[in-house]
Amino acid sequence: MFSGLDPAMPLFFSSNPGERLSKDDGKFVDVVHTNMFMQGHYSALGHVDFYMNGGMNQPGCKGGASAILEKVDANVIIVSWDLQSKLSYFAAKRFMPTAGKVVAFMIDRLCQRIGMKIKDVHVVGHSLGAHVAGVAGLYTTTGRLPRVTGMDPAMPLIVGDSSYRLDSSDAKFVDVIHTSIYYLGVYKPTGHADFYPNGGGPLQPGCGVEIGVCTHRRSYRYYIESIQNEKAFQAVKCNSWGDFKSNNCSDELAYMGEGVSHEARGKFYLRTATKPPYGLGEIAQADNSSATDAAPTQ
Ligand SMILES: [Ca+2]
Repeated sequence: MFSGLDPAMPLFFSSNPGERLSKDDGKFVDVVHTNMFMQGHYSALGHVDFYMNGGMNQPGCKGGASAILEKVDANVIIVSWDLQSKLSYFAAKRFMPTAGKVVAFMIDRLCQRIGMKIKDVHVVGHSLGAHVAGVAGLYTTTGRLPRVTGMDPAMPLIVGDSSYRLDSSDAKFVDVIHTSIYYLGVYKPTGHADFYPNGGGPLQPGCGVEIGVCTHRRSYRYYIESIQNEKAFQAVKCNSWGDFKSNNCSDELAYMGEGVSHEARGKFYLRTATKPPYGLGEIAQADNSSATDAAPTQ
């Protein structure tokens, strides 16, 4: 076994294995990158999830990774860009495309060097990290990513060119969870399937009076719970939150989060509880739940 801690970038990216740490240097080589890119290990790749933080060091990365690993035999790679993202939101936004391209580069490298299959890759990101995930999908050259998930993609300053914001062109299937559409998150549908728990905002139930941070972070809390219980968040396809509240929706259902059908298309609405477990299960039961009273009105 040989471990490398935070290898220097110029050597790490050398194409010559003799000039940098590589898997040829030991029977098992694991590498921990703390200042730029990834924590993870090179072995038995089968199913890979990348977790991006959204400009801050967030517990959602660790929680999501733990939830995945408790359930499946997977490799979870947490992408950290703390050096850049901790400076400011503006600095993080400027660096965001680069972070996405580095993730794409890494995905291609893992596929080419150690046989990772592109069909097994799922890239997940929160806030600005959702756009990093989108850029990663767009710039991966080995093949099209099967799935990218955006958890409350950041809205501020994210406009214009779709190359640098999450949209449905970034993977075969893009699902998005919107939780703070009037604060930090994007309101418009941005994926193939867009989920608006409790209407997507203004505040998620149980968050109280705040400026949107709790509400913004609910997106990954819901997602983590969906890993533990894929049927926790059943949603119904609907044109608007108003139509949902009036029971004026289609009869098309989909589960929000980990267990979503890749065939799901459109906008989906649901309610949640005010505290964990947030999922109300089947939509019919949710409509009869007392938790519905806690949902915000618009
Ligand atoms: Ca895009």
